[in-house]
Order: sequence, then structure tokens, then C-alpha cells
Amino acid sequence: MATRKKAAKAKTKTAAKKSARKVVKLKAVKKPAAKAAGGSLPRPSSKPWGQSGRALDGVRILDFTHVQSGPTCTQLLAYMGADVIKVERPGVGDITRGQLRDVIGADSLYFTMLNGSKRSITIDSKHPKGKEILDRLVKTCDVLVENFAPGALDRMGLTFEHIHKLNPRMIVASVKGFGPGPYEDCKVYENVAQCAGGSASTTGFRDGPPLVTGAQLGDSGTGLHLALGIVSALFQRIRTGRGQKVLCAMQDGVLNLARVKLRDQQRLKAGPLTEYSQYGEGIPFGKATPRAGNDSGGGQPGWILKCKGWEDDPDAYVYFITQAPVWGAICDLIGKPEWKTDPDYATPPARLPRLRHIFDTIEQWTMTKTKFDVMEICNKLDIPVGPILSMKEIAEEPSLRATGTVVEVDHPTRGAYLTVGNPIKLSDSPADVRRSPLLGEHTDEILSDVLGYSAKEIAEIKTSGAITAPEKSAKAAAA
Ligand code: CAO
Repeated sequence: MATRKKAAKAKTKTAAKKSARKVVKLKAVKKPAAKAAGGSLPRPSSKPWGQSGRALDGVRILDFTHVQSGPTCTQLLAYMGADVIKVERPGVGDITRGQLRDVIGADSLYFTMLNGSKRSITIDSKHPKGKEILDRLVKTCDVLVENFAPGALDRMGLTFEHIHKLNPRMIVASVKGFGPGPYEDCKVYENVAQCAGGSASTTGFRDGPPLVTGAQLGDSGTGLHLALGIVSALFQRIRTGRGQKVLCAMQDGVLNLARVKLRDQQRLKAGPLTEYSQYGEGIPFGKATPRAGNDSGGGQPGWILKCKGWEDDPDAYVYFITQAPVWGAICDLIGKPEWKTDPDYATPPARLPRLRHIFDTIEQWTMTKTKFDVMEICNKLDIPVGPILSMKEIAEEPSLRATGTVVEVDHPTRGAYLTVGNPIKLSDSPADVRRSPLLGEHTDEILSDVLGYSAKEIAEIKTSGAITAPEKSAKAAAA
């Protein structure tokens, strides 16, 4: 009995020890998480969703970006709540203010659609007083974002070492055309990146030249990558207390988006790419991933098919995917129920050499319907299809307005314009989509409120020429 009691006691002790270990273990898991969040975890907010501020409240960005890639990044951060201070050359500003103008004297849509929700300050970064103002900005900002040509930031005196001496917490984020290597000193624009990143060689039809896409994979795509890098560096800074460099090369960004084509390059070693319609047409593959027209990039074959009205409307088309699980529904829909059991059509591998014929047959059906009819009929049957939407249709689409993906904002010199809001929806951080700033619109308030200059000092800065342009360039910029 005593022995049993002893054994039971020992058992209880072991269990107690075990559960104590469990508690310790849990604590051990909790600690680093609390540390990562800055020492102590706040209690969950009791405020209603969407009323607890914005995700990046309190983050201040020194935005030295221009054209498209960098501005895409900083606009997203601004939508997320960061205070983005765009530094522009006095009298001229971001070159896109004057590019592709549709309203004389007003900032172009190129500029306004990439610089919403930001503040603008003009500073001549090569003027001694301008350098002093920039140094103050460096001290007060969390992130510097730039996409100048290689070496330009250093030539302004803003080397990483200089920045870090002033503000060790500063994150310095850059877009460049290429990473370290033979092309690192090259200037790069969108289409150069699409070509160097592997997108152009794999886009277009097999019997045509390489093609660039309308989606700005090199510029906007790299800006997106950079934004992720910045937010990650901000998160790491909570633990380390120091900033770091973040670099996104446009070539790398495009390749990341075109990675399925590098996948196919490697698959070529194992034989022909059977999901490419070229395979079904009996055309041999070469040494590199070929252009695949409108073939789907995945394992479910797809193609663009004509719809009712295609003769007059260049966008009366639909993308149709013959997803395997709904093959039976497709056969019934297009009046080919016998294909469900015909060994030439019943299985995905059997269909691969016949894709052209299959899509031609489906097209006979889609041509009797509008693209929206096809969408409605097919979606009810779970068949994945997508109408080819024109930009006009997108601009007028009520659901995109309702979600804030397309937003109309007012502008003092050009009037109302449409912009793309935040495509990333956070349930507790509604996007802050405001119009783009006029050139230097916030110079005074940033000098006084952010940098602490007195009225007298601001007057001196104005006469120094550090924030104002010579008369000639200001007039040219307004033309
Ligand atoms: N005050 C004074 N000078 C300023 C200034 C300011 N506020 N802002 C910029 N400048 C100066 C720079 O210091 C630079 O001068 P230096 O060459 O004498 O040092 C000069 O303006 C021009 O900068 P840049 O070389 O970056 O501009 P660019 O128009 O010649 O080239 C681009 C544009 C995009 C090809 C180049 O910036 C680049 O390759 N950037 C990296 C890749 C990239 O982002 N490309 C995407 C662009 S969107 O298609």
C-alpha cells in the first residue's frame, strides 16, 4: 500500500514537474515575442475596427524618390499611414510632374497617381543650406527612400556612413536597375528591367518578337518589393535598435515575378513543356523557355477566347481555364458531353496535345455570349474565367470604387482625377488616400513643425536659395 502511495506521489510529482516545465516552456515562448514587439505587448485595443489609427502611424519617411519605382513604394507606405515627406528639386520637382501632361500648367496624372498622401518640400540638395536641412531631416526620419541613378545619393554627401552617423536608426532603402555586378552602374527604366529580368523573352507569341507588358513589373513591381523590405527592416529595428540598407534591383524584382518561367527553363531538361500549346502543335522546343502566347503559366490550361461583339470591340474576349475538376461541366456547357468519356479528351494528359482544338471548340460557344454572360454562366458552374476588362470598364466599375481600389480625389489645379488606392486591405488600418501635393506645398510647415526652424530662420533659408528655384526654371516647370 505504502509503495503504491509512494508510486502515486512520485507520479504526481513528475506530473507537477512536467506541468511546471510546460509553464516555463510557454513563458519561454512568450518572452521573445514580447521582446520583438518592443518590450511589452500592448493590451488588445478596445476601439472599433478601423478606429485605432493606421498601421504605419508614427513612421516618418524622407522620400527622395522620383519617376515611378520609388514613388510607388512611398505612396503605399503613405496609404498605410506613414508621414511621407517628398524632397524635390526647387522649381522643377519630380520630372514626372511635367511628363505626359493632359492639363496645361497642372501636375500630370503620371505624377499625381504616384504621389498621393505625401507632403512635398523643395530642397536643393547641393546647396550648403540645403544640405543642412537634409541632415536635420535625416535625424528626424525613420526611413530614407531613393531611386536615383547609382552614385547620385553619395554625390549629394548622403552616404550610408554619413546618414548612420546622424541617425543610427535610419533605414536607407534604394531601388537600382541592377544589383552588384557588371551592370550595377547602369540607369534603368521600366522596359529595360522587363527585358533584363526575363519577362520580355517569355512574353508574346512564339512567332513574334519579345514583348513588354502593360503592367509595370519593373517599376511598380520593384516599388512593392521595396515596401516589404522597408517594413521588415522597421520590424527588425525594434529588436536591434539600428537601421540598415534595403536594396531592390529592378532586374531581381522582375525575375521574382517571372519565376515560373525560370521553373520552366529547368523543366526543359526533362523534356517538352507539355502544357504549352506549342507541344500540342508538334513544334519542338529550343534551349530556352519559349514565349507562350496566352497559355496559362500553371498546370491548368487556359487561353483567351473571342466573345460576342469581338469584331468591333477590341476587348470582347474572355480568359477561359479548362480546370480539370470542372471538365465535365465544361463539356456539357459547350455541347460536347461525349468528351467526358472519350479517351482522347477525358483526362488532362489526353487533352494536352489537343488544346488548340479544344479551345477553338469552346470559342464557338463563347462567341455566342458577351464576356459578362460567359462570366456569369461559368462562375455558377465553378469554371474559372475572366473577362478582358478595358481601362474604361475598370474606371467605371462600381465595385472597385466601393472597395477603395479606384478612388476619385480632388486637386486644386487639375480638378478631380482617378487614382489607384491601396490594393492591400488591412481590416484595422483603412487606407489614407489623399491627392498629391503641389511642388513645395508643405515646405514651410515641414521646416517649422517637423524640423523646428523659427520664422526668422525660415526667412533666412528662403533668401539663401536652398529651397527656391531660380526664376527661369520655375517658369519652365509651370509651362
Ligand atoms: N536638388 C539638387 N539636385 C538633385 C535633387 C535635388 N533636390 N534631386 C535630384 N538631384 C540631382 C541628383 O543629385 C543627380 O545629380 P548628379 O547626377 O549630378 O549627381 C541628378 O539630379 C539626376 O539624378 P538621376 O541621375 O537619378 O536622374 P536621371 O533623370 O538622369 O535618371 C533614372 C533617371 C530613373 C534613369 C535613374 O534615376 C535611375 O536609374 N534610377 C534607378 C533605377 C530606377 O528607379 N529606375 C526606375 C525609374 S521609373 O521608370
